[in-house]
Amino acid sequence: MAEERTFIAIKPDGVQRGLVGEIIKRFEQKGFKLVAMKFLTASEDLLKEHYIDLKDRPFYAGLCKYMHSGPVVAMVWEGLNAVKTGRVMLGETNPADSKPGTIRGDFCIQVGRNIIHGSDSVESAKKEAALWFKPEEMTAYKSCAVDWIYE
Ligand code: DAT
Ligand code: MG
Repeated sequence: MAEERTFIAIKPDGVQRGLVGEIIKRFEQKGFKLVAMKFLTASEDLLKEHYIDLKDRPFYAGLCKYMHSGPVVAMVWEGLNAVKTGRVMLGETNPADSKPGTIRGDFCIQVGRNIIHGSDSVESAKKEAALWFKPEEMTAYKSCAVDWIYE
């Protein structure tokens, strides 16, 4: 159970606005374990696939264009309930509905510039991690803090 993984990406606006360190800090300080990370401008094909479930929504093309407009930080974080807790840390899809203390609640205003992506289920986390990372890019190591984070 502690090995649940979630795919998190800091979007181009989060990168441009200098929020990379702040966002990584929150996941680190929570106690989640970083297992994969890369910095890249994602191809349009990758982004279209990443958001394939939204292909019929009116904002799909604009979403893919925005995500392709600059580099992103793609990451996989691991820990107990990492998917659900990760979503709580992000806040709601629309920053206007996100509580202070959440990443979207603290750092952004509009849904189309909501600075961060997080998987919405364990199944989509698996799919997304496999889309963005090769198996050999996922690390395997024991965190020295594990016995101080879990009882
Ligand atoms: P989330 O990113 O919270 O999982 P989602 O998967 O429903 O939300 O949508 C993916 C992204 O698409 C979201 O982060 C921002 C954008 N988006 C969602 N709804 C939108 C809307 N009504 N108008 C513009 N962009 C939207
Ligand atoms: Mg989503």
